[in-house]
Amino acid sequence: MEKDYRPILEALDSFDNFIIAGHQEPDGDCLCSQMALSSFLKRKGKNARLVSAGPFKRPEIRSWEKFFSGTIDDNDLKGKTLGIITDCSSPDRTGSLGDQLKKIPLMVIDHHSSGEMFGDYRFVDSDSPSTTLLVQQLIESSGMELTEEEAEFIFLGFCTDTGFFRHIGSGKPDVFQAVSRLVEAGVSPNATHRVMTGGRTLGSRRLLGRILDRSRLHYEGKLLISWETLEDRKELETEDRDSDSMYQMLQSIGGVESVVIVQEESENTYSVGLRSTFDIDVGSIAKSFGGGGHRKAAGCTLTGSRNEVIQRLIDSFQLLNNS
Ligand SMILES: [Mn+2]
Repeated sequence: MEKDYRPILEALDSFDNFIIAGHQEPDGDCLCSQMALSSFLKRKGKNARLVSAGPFKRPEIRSWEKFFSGTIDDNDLKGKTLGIITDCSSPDRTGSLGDQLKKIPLMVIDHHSSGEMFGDYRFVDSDSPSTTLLVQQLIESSGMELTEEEAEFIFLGFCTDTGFFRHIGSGKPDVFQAVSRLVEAGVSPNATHRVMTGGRTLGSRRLLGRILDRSRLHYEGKLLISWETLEDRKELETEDRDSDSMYQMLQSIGGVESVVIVQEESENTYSVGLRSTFDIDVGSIAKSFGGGGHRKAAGCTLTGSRNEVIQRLIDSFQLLNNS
């Protein structure tokens, strides 16, 4: 895949100040893209500021919250400032930061397949398994070497979005070549795996048990839906978001093509995660509810009673009747 990085690198050269944002409820790919870019821009002598609307719920990313500011004030926008938005398919996904970001020129660095054409400079490749790999390409094409820390961020973002290589299909040798350069720069896959999967509480594991218990099959076993409540997290004293291991377990059930987990956020508001193992495009289902994502992993927010929300989700998978 031959790409022309010059317009993006020239744009980066032409600004002095950067505000680097990503989507709300950030994940490892989003935050690591932001942090690797910030490090790169600082090495180029630029001012870079990391912002995120949060919340930092996933355990593997929580310790980075201190590097990010939750708001952008008008003072931050003085001077020649470029906003960079990573891993984000629409400006709304930046959450509370969106209104301030609209005031400055924007660069989008992203790998989502669905989404809006927004931003003054766009570096978007839906074939890339993670946004961090796009950041790697940018840094490498600038002629600078990756630092060890940048390589670690890039690898962690990559492992977040690929489920530690599990979601990568055939025909992607360039991806493994890119990863091999990260290892050359000092990355330890074993250490990254520990950061991503370790340090959980027993309560968080018991929560997975409750979700497993409540799982129900629909459409002759092709769709599996389950849910968790605010009360669960209170009783089990956990705020951890560790749905990835849950999806992995549920997607391993024979015949299941799609998995949906409904998480209560506040009264009558639910964040919904959708995963697909084969052909069903859950990105477009999430989009029909105002959310977004990829063909195989997507999310949206729904309001109503839990039973209503679950029924609407079941109905949105009607296409499983004919598959
Ligand atoms: Mn991503």
